Amino acid sequence: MGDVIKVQPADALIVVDVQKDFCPRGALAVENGNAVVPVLNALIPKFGCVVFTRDWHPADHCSFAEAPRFEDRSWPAHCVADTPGAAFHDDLNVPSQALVIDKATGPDAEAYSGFEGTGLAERLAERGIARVFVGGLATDYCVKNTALDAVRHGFDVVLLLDACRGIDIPPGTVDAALAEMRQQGVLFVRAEDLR
Ligand code: VGL
Ligand code: ZN
Repeated sequence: MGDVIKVQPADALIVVDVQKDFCPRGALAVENGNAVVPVLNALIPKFGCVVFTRDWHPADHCSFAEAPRFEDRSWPAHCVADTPGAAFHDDLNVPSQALVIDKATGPDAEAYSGFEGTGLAERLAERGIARVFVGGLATDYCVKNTALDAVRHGFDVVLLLDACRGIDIPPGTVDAALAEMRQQGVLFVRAEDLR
């Protein structure tokens, strides 16, 4: 067990892309992606400020390919706005007062970070947030980029290790993402360490 961390009023939880298409049987399924749901559900009530990001693409998004190669960041069509695959996992508890942030909503721009083109940094600053805890899908893409952008925006950033899962294509991508986050000052904790 790591050091105990007490959740404070200036903390926010950012739940990244826990959508059906990133869970088993989804269009861009992350292995065991659904495993993050109970871990996050247990944490959500501890936070006064909870943000849920969604990958929210148009049907002709530039990242979609007929023969996706993954490692070149071309993907099967996924998380098309207002389709069932873009919906949150059925078991995810999304409080009515939660902030929902949609990203990569235009055809021509990719955005792996919840901060990219969304005004999220300003929204958090308005609420007096100084530290963010990040979990969700996928560790090596949207979780990583959201965490690193949070660092760039001056937030203290904590990664919830057991509340995220990665795509890991090619293998080693998740480990590289973790190393990069750590190098940029992201703290790693497990959900059980939070009080
Ligand atoms: C993601 C690949 C493509 C993610 C989104 O949420 O990590 N990955 N679009
Ligand atoms: Zn996407």
